[in-house]
Amino acid sequence: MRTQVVIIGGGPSGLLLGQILHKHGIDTVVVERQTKDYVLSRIRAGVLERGFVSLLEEADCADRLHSEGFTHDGTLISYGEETFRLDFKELTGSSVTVYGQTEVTRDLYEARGKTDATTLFQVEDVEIQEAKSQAPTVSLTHEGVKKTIQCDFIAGCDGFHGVSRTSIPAEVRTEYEKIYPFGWLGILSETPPVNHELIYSNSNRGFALCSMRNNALSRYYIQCSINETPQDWTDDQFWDELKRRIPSEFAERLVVGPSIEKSIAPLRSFVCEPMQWGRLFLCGDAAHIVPPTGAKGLNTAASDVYYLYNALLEFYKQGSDEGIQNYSQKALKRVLKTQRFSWWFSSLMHQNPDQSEFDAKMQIAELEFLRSNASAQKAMAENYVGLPY
Ligand code: RFL
Ligand code: PHB
Repeated sequence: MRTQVVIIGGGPSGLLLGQILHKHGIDTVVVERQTKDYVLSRIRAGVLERGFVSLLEEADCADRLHSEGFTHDGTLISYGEETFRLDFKELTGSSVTVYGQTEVTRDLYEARGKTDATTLFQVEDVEIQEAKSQAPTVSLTHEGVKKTIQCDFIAGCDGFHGVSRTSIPAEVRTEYEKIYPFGWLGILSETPPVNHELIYSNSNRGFALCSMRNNALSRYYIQCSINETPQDWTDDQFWDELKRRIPSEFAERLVVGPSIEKSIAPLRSFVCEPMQWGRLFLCGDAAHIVPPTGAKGLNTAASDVYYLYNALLEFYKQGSDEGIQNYSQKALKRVLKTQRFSWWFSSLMHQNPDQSEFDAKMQIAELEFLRSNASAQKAMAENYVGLPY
């Protein structure tokens, strides 16, 4: 089998890259370890930056997002009983879109299904060979048969636990990491959202977030210990704890119901440098992880896709390899700014078990500064709606 670009991983980054390359006449094969149903059952991101929406438009995959997604012009931030609104629209002229990652992925699979591009599911033993040469290959087992795909380039879009990153030799790779001593317990429930905009809440019992997927589907998170499991929490315990962590005006009108999904995500900041090795390029969670507080994971994956597809277009359409030589440098510049924002917002909003009373005072002082200072609000809003590519 031969193609121009092998994309390892059929999550949102791999599919978005595949769709945009397809539009430009570049042939791709996507190889995915799981089944499509499994990929579509993962509940993850919910907030999309304007840049992500533009990429979906470019891929001709934004129709449903435009009809079913919600434009959010601001968000609420609370601490104790204090609440203030960050008005993205007024501060930056931009908004974000609330539309689930699951739906983005579904739309991208649907679009790919209408093309003649190959997608192989449930692949095993994926290995990358000769990435430093001009003729790399990807070998794998599919339906019990060993296959080798010859290609020009490999896009490693296989998430944090994929094979792509670790195919870059250890002596070439530097990994930077911060593990936070807490996680997020999240539930999805078929109840109306407590507010029409998100609420990020710093409470002395721990962080809480009120989010949504649509008018009848809510997504809520509470900070939990990394040693807990979802089974440790009944729905009633979750709702009670959430109510204690948000201002009473919202707690009083929170509509509760049975959870239809419950999971715990650990919080981690992680960056791999470089994001390329020869003709292998890392995109999305394969190269970096952010704690979810700033809603940046999927959005940063999208900016990687932007830099990579432009580099590949330069190569195929203009015969220049400048873009592909500079991919890692360009992508990392934005990745690190997004890491900074996610780390800052996470540190501001959570109760760290190791924090001193002084640290707690400083958190509240910073929130008060943010509440009352237009420049601080503008800086935060610019990051939240998405830095330019
Ligand atoms: P994914 O989604 O992990 O997809 C990688 C795919 O690669 C496959 N794979 C392999 N395929 C072939 N061979 C192998 N050896 C393979 N190994 C793995 C996997 O099966 C999978 O299908 O990575 P991708 O595409 O880079 O996308 C990244 C996003 O999923 C992630 O950054 C976001 O979900 C993070 N995130 C959020 N991001 C946002 O931008 N906004 C948000 O509001 C937001 N909320 C969140 C989040 C992540 C969360 N969790 C669960 C960590 C909320 C949560 C709770
Ligand atoms: C979500 O809706 O899943 C969500 C929203 C905002 C975040 C993280 C997750 O910061």
